Amino acid sequence: MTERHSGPPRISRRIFLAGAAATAVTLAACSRDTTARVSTDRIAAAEATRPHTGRTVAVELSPGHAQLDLGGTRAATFAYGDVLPGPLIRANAGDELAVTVKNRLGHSTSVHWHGIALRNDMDGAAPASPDIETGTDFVYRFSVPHPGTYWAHPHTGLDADTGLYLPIIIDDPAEPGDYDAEWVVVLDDWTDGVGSTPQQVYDGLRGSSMPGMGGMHDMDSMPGMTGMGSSTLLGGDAGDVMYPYYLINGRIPAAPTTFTAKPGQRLRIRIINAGSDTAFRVALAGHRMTVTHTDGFPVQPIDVDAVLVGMGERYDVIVTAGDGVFPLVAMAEGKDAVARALLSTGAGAAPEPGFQPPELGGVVATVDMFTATPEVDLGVVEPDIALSVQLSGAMMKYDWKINGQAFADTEPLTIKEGQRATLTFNNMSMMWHPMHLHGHTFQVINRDGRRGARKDTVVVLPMQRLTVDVVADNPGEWMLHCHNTYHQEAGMMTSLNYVA
Ligand SMILES: [Cu+2]
Repeated sequence: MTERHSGPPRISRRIFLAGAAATAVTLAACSRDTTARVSTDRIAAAEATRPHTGRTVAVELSPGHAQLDLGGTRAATFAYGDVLPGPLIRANAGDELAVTVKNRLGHSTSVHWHGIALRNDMDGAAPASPDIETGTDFVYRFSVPHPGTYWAHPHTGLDADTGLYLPIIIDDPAEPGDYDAEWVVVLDDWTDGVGSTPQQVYDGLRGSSMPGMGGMHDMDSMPGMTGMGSSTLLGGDAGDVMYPYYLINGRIPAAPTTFTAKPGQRLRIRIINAGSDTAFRVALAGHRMTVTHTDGFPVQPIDVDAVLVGMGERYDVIVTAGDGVFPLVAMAEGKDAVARALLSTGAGAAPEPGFQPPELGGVVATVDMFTATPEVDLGVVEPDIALSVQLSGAMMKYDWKINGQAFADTEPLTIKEGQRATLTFNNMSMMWHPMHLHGHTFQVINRDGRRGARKDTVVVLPMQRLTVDVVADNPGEWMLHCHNTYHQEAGMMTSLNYVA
């Protein structure tokens, strides 16, 4: 594993706590106030404003070595136990989660609670929260303010492209729950333990830029890096890595999981893309779907045939189940391969594993089609500050950057608590990027100026600008990065820091 993105110097939790007060004072005195750590008082004050039910949901996770069965194919990898995805974590909005992580990986890890507007010092991303050294335990303790579909994964090196991921569902006890059954669908692109390791994939991508180190021609002969195609939905190049397998709920298409329901039932399907380099186009054969939420937050419902889900994004859809056996197919965009699971409500046989239902070629939901529901719209307010994020880089050099710099040389963006900001992504590259901001759910402004969906991860197309509204209501130091694991590792990451 490369150590480059494992965050700041490894310091033990004990030393970090003991040194926290002194660190804040020292850094506040620095001329470069972008590095001033937000005080624990302000983090605690923000935590106090969140809803609290008084209930705590306790969970234990043991990240470690695992031999996973992907459906007749075994993979030696890292996972949260023997299961893929890792165990579902479920709580009500306002509950406290107390997650004990026992790190048995043999190297440092972290657990990032993707999409949850939680207290900064429990975010699971350095430097706001320290990495967990191997052989030690750490308890993440935080309240979960908003209902929705979330997930968790490490924020350390390339471990995001292993079996270390799990779904999180935060329920709203007041929600009408206008559905009969719920199906959690986690998508992934898979190589670890069956093809190249993530480190080999990364070295191959980076090596292509170094004279004498191989280059693009050799990449064609490397398993896992050939046959790349383009996507009209993504404006060109769809991805950098051809994976040996694409998975739904930990299974290859030839050995799919089956979800059983009754004909006529309304199913809520919560789709999570846990992949590293793959956008999926998802359709349920023989069905239309009504998109109701993205990244946990409700949108004005739209009926579509399929939905495009970038890495880190979530979409919730409602379908009315037909009678029979139907493949839920996640086509790896631009990669001519599929992942799948089956919906079974009656008699019937599943089509062959590579089957692509016609719905994939129908109306495909993309982010610009959506509008937040009025109750989660951030409202039109004159912004206090305009933040700008330029995305650059190219496949050949594999030099992905933000505002001209690669992490950790990127200059953090700064904001003051209480401010309203516009954050404009200006993509100067020929590649799309799923941009993710920790600790906040921004509101997309669609290209026609219409107010869009509330999101924490948004697809920014090649050579396009995209603006989102941000409310600075969660003090801390928040990572802002591309959710392509390899782009992130190459440096497409910065932070949004609250300053006094
Ligand atoms: Cu990217």
